[in-house]
Amino acid sequence: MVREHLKGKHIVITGASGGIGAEIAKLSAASGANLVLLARSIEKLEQLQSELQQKHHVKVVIFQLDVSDTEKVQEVFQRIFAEMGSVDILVNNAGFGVFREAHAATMDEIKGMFEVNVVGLMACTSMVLPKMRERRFGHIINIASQAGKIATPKSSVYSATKHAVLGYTNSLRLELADYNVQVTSVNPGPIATNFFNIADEKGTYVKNVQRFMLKPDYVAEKVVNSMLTKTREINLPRWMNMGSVVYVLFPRLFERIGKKAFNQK
Ligand code: NJP
Repeated sequence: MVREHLKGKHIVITGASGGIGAEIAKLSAASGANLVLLARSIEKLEQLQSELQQKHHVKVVIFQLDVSDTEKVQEVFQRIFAEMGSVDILVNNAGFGVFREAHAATMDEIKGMFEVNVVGLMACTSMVLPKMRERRFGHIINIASQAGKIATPKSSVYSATKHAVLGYTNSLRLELADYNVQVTSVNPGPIATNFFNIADEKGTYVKNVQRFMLKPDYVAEKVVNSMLTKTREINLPRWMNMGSVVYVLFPRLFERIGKKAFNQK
């Protein structure tokens, strides 16, 4: 599917070296967008860059970036503006989780998740906001999670980071409402990516949720279809989001009845 309105647009994607970030990059390039791909694994970015340039004849710029290094974020975004002139869409996708009970999580894990999932996302967003507000044009897409709506056992820290992302995203949307800058949160359930190599050491969760795992290209398609539209949230799968709506209404009952469903990790 060619999305004409994305042709020639400048899209920055963090965490583009694999998983849904790489799939978002592929679909964006297929729609004629010029890309900036960011991640720590430079070889994977180089490979994706050459694949997309050859296949779609679009401009693909890559930078090695650990989003938790906020000084480097500033440096890289200055280089992005020098190279591309402007950023139309920022997809804040870089993130990771470690499934562990709160008492067992180390300070390194706690800080690491917050520094990447929350502070890194805010750092990248801060870099594009002034110009988007000035141009009165742009779209910020934050990959959050259903974990940002319902916190389950063994994901206290990860859930806390995604709750933070949703809080930030909702405020941002209101702040930018008069500036024609769109803000979308993406809240998927489990997706079949390398995410679980780190998150789910023992493989228990993957085994338990295998039957309803989302495919990364499916999630990416929903994200790319939302670009430069007024989509507030993308919630996948829909039935899981219904759970979070009921949870808000009847938290005590939901926690009692849903106890078994919550304990999948
Ligand atoms: O995971 P994965 P996903 N600085 O591991 C990058 C959320 N999510 O695609 O740096 C910069 O395949 C990493 O690149 P590299 C999840 O929380 C997932 O599933 O080279 N980049 C890679 O490209 C996350 O926000 C599920 O290692 C960093 C990418 O991030 C987003 O979806 C469910 C980085 C991760 O690719 C993408 O995750 C859900 C850093 N410090 C939300 N650290 C799910 N999979 O089930 C990592 O609700 N990256």
